[in-house]
Amino acid sequence: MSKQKVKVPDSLRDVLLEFSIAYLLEQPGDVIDFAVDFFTKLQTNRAQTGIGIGVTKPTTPDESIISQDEEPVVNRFAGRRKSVFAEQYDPEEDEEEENNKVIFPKTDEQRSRLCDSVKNILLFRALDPEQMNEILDAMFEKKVKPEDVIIRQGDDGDNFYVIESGIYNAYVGDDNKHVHTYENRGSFGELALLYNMPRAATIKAVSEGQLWALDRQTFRRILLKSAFRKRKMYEALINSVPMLKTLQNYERLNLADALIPKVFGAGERIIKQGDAADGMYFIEEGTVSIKILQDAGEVEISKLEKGQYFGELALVTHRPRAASAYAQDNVKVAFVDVDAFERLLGPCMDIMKRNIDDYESQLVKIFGSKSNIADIR
Ligand code: 1OR
Ligand code: 1OR
Repeated sequence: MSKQKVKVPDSLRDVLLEFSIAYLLEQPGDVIDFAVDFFTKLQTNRAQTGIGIGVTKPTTPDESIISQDEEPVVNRFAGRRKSVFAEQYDPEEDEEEENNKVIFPKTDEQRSRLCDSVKNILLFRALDPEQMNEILDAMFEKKVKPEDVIIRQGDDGDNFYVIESGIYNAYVGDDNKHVHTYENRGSFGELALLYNMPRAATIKAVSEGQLWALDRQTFRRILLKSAFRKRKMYEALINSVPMLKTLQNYERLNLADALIPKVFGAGERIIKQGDAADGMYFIEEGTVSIKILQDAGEVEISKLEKGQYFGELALVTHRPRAASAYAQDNVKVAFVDVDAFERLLGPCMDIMKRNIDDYESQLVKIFGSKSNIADIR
């Protein structure tokens, strides 16, 4: 029997690979339904942007995975046009490096400083304790002096950095535009490692400082899957909340890292009027009933649904909760704690304040007088 060689087109291989990765990451259950949805999105995306969800041309190992995108790398995280949530990764890389655990021994004092520094790192939120320990083992100290360049835009990514102390500026573009300042907290250097692309910004120390670094292999082996899954999971929610459109792509990704999923059954109270505020909520599924305590008991003042949010008022005004919130049916929400709220939702503050002004006019409509308004603010 004569053997005929069939050439597998690169585009077929890439599309199928991307489909398989998306399926494995999301584990949606029904493969056919998922395939229909996936390929429909791919087609729509191509019609709108001229490129597929991720892959339309083969990449070499040295080539940036997202280099098929015509935009400069930096703009991908600054603009708002395209999805930056659904990127590629190679799950096989996980297995290859499973046995190469990196351990930098630490004194108790070092470990305690390190634990303090990583407490609020959003990317680490999705990790279980075992993964967290592996990361802590692999991190190593790096002292820096003023003017030290820790990351240079365009370089390959080597490490991810967590700040223990010091002030650092981020600069972008040929004109080194100052885009961000880190002060004694936070982390940087995740993008090049997550998306396998050149460094998107330059990071320079302004003061003396102390950093904790994590090598690229350990970062990718442990964090890639959880970070991608979480970012993917919250893509739809973040895109469905009009207020969040004010955020830049880079800020939206950070928000996805910060969101904490919570569920409530019918009738369950989510927020109690008068309590101190610990965060705010975005509704993913279900209906939330907002009630205010009146002399005759609780009165429903509003019903909120998917894409809407609540619990922001007390955070903006620094007052106790102005109303109670109840799950009317099964409700799924994404919670942002105060810390992440202050760090990430600054750009939405004007919109939130405008909506709060609306509460006041609604209040007048509902109760026919302004007598209760002082209580809201
Ligand atoms: P990296 O691995 O690309 C540079 O190395 C790091 O700078 C990057 O990861 C981020 O951790 C950090 N856009 C892109 N990267 C930023 C930005 C940023 N700010 C800090 N980094 N923008 C500023 C958003 C407030 C958008 C600029 C157009
Ligand atoms: P919070 O942190 O005070 C209760 O916790 C939340 O209910 C509040 O944030 C808002 O997100 C949400 N007045 C006060 N809070 C309201 C109102 C409201 N609607 C929603 N919330 N209204 C004025 C009437 C008394 C709205 C009427 C439509």
